[in-house]
Amino acid sequence: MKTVITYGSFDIFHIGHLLLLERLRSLGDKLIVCVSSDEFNSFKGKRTVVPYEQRARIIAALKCVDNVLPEHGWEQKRTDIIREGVDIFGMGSDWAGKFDYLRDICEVVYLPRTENVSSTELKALVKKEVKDELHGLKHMIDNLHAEIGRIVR
Ligand code: C2G
Repeated sequence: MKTVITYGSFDIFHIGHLLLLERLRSLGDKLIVCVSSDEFNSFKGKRTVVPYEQRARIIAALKCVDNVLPEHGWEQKRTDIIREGVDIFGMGSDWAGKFDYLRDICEVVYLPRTENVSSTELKALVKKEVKDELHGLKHMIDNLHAEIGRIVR
């Protein structure tokens, strides 16, 4: 029985997260995902929009995930790995090298990050949509004002 573990915020869940979790699960028989608490995300300087309970529940619902635990800080990985009997610790390649210190207690793998998708990019896309909508509405209001000006003259 090979156990795999990973850590992350998983805010605004997207295909990059899913592909990573599915690939990690395929490395073993059990995948544990430690989801960053809201407090830890603030500590990381990461503004998340989806609260921890919802992020954890979405991850727990995935076929490729066997157990979800909270991540409260940077330091808990070693304890988690020993307590859960983890064989493989895995992260996306944007973390390459950052967790090599765990190699004395488990295998450490970094899988290629999925390009062109991130929670930040998705948030920016939504912001741009809203901005374009508002611009369109302002244009309509300006036209209406001009039309009213013509009628009351
Ligand atoms: N990821 C990916 N492809 C993307 C986006 C993210 O493979 N397009 C991976 C990241 O490399 C990470 C995981 O998905 O392994 C979760 O990403 P985040 O939610 O951004 O995690 P992060 O906030 O970086 O927290 O202790 C580790 C930290 O908790 C990691």
